[in-house]
Amino acid sequence: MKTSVPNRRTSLTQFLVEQQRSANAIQPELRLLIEVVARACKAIAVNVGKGALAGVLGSAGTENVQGETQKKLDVISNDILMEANEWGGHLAGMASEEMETIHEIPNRYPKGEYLLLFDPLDGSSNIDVNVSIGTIFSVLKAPEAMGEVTEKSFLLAGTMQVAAGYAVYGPTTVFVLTVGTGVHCFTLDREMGSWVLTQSNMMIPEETQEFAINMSNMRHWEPPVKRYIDELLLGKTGPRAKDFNMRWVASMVADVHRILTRGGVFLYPRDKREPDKPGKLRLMYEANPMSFIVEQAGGAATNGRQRILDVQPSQLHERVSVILGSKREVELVTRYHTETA
Ligand code: AHM
Ligand code: MG
Repeated sequence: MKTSVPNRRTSLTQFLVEQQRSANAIQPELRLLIEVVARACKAIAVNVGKGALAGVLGSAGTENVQGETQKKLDVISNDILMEANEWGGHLAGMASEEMETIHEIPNRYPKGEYLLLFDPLDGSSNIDVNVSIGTIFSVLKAPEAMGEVTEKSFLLAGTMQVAAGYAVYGPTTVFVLTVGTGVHCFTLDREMGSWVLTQSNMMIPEETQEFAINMSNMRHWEPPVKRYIDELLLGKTGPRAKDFNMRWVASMVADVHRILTRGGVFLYPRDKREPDKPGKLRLMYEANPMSFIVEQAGGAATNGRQRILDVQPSQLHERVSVILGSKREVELVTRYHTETA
């Protein structure tokens, strides 16, 4: 009797082993690191999924280093990622949007050569209203001959990332990853508890008719951004000669995931509200990993003046203006900035 073999599925573990073997794209320690992060994202997904049933919604009653009120899930997610990654021997240190200073690996554990940075729960304002949220992470290789890990050890440009990814806790839970060989999406099989490869080599279309920006900040924008959005809003009768649609989830993970799936451009530009802050989003935890992913998917990412991955950070919690997504649109906004300058 013939038995039917279920369709062969590629798990995250298998994918990573293949990346190590055939593409030689990752070292065994990096493979372990990514698996541990992905496992932590599963644990975060379980907590997110329980919501009010587990009492994880609402404010934690504390503030992070940037003066933002922390939600319970911000703190829970941070703890999950910290605990999961501390003991494996693959890290030299960690840094998080939710922690003021870097976290060194305690002496009781062996130390590795990688630095892990994360935004444990991105889209915090959406937690209590049951809208997609996520986790973003970035992996750097610690500089050789690095002695003690300090904040300075983390201040490397985004081009130095060896891996980056994000999870979206939405209708389905997905884990999107790059190790520099394209962008690959895994969907969480909730019954099996495993990540299954569901899309290889995601590519962002060069052209788009969709943009994402928080329009309520319009009066604060700088002229190049105002000019760009004004032109999009004129639609078919304007200089772009086509109608544009707008989407803004207010969770960067969800907005970027939509752009990876069907194209678009995302902007969180610097504005005049706080002139000394170059934007809202954080370079090391949000902009760099997302820019690495977007570039790997054929898109582009700039701060209006320069490629984000080339920005040399001077502070761990540094903020940056972000314009990313379909290449043509990013190039156009960037050109408007250069012309104005
Ligand atoms: P968070 O990391 O504290 O959640 O903040 C980052 C989020 C992004 O996910 C999103 O693009 C942006 O903040 C939304 O900002 P706004 O509420 O100003 O629209
Ligand atoms: Mg965030």
